[in-house]
Amino acid sequence: MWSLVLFVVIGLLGSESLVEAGNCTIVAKGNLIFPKDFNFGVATSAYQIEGGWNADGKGVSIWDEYTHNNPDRIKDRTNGDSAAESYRLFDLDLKALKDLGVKHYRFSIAWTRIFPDGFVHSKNQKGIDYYNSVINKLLANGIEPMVTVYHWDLPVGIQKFGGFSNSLIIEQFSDYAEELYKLFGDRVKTWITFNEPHQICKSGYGSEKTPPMVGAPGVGDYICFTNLLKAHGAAYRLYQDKFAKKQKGQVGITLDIWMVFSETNNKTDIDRAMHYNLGLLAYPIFSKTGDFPPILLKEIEKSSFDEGRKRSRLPSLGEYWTKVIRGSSDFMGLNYYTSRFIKPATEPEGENPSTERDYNYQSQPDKNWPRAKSDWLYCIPEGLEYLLKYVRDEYDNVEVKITENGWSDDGELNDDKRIKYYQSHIQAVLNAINDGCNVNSYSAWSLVDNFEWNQGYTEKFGLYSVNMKSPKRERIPKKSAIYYKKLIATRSVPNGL
Ligand code: PNW
Repeated sequence: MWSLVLFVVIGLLGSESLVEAGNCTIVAKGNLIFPKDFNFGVATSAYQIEGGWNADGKGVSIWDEYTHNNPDRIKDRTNGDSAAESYRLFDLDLKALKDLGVKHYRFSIAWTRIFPDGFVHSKNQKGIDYYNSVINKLLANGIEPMVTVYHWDLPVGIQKFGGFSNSLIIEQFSDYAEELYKLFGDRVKTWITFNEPHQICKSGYGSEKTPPMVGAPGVGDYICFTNLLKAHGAAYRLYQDKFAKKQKGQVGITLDIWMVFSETNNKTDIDRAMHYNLGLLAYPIFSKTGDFPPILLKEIEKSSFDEGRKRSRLPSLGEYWTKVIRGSSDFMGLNYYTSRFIKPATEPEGENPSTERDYNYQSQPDKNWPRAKSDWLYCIPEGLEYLLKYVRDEYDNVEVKITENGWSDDGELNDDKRIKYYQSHIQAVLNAINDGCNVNSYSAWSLVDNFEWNQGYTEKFGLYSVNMKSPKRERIPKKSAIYYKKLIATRSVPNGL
């Protein structure tokens, strides 16, 4: 039923050729070859692949502490202590990157490897040497480094002061970012300040799902979002003031978003839902006026007063910060994995208060959408095309980079479902480009199987399998790696292998 609805919805939206909606396939529309300036790459993050959690003077991050203190919280009781051992064995990753023929590699820097307690006076030369070597080897092989400054592994030394609960994070983070620009900015030309604010703030502050397990729904999450946006804005301005002229790089942010479809194709619902999920972060940075979307400011203030509070749980950013944050990104990084149908909630959703209750939609997948190993991940490529068109129209066709997109399974080498996922999603990107969307980069998640946070090693996203039983951690290409290599070489979307 939902698939049929989706078909109708898409028809109404004017993308009449998306006829196989809901089946993890998508019809090619327009030019079949990617534009010359479009780049393909792959993505990883430090904690998920590096291992060497205490090697060579590295400090302790909140993920080190959390996995060590709470093994029960990780599905297979594992951690990232050794993971794919990329700290020791980066050359294996380099070989895989070369085999694939990627133009860029998106990876993150472990804050504690360079500044063990998080503050920039505590420099660790061995950590600096490691990232210098990674960057130099990439460049020597014609692969551009795309660096995420923060992918969730906050130093415990910073968490002590409250992490994203405390506005001190603004200077703590921007000091750290400034050091990275100084150390690596002569060679790194694409910076991503934060990966997935929703995951950082909702899981870590609005709930207790991930460290630092603050668990303050509807309050802690909004405080985190606000401080994170300010820290991002400050780090962007610093680059513009001190480095941009000489280093000529780009600084952006990566937002995570599930696209939404409305059962009744109610545009008001789609717009409202998009302001609540994407707009919460995108509107302050990319809209003409800045600050949080007016509808959020209004509705959340009203609920807050109704709850008897003295002030809103989501206050305006104020004149100064609105100005700092507006325009503070040279591109919008998007992690797209999946979509949901939404409809207005009949009963209040979630705890009181909570971001779910503020959002006030029921959200569910279509039962016919193919599901990955991860229980939240359904293959719905139409969502990506639709998202890119939404961003084109809502945010003045800002430059977009897809910084993650991928599929989880048990780790089989014959990973046909992953191939189907990549085929349909990369086609969705090409369709969007053919329809005037300003997207110029795609990073597949992920290069290698890695530590999938609370799911441990039970959900695998890699193009390469990693032999976890061997200290050599051999990388073995899956069928999808061969598919992606062919796609990159032909700059088109092959129909299978
Ligand atoms: C992203 N969800 O996380 C992260 O950037 C990666 O580190 C991670 O490995 C990858 O996607 C795959 O999960 C997410 O529940 C984690 O919706 C969870 C969700 C989305 C993204």
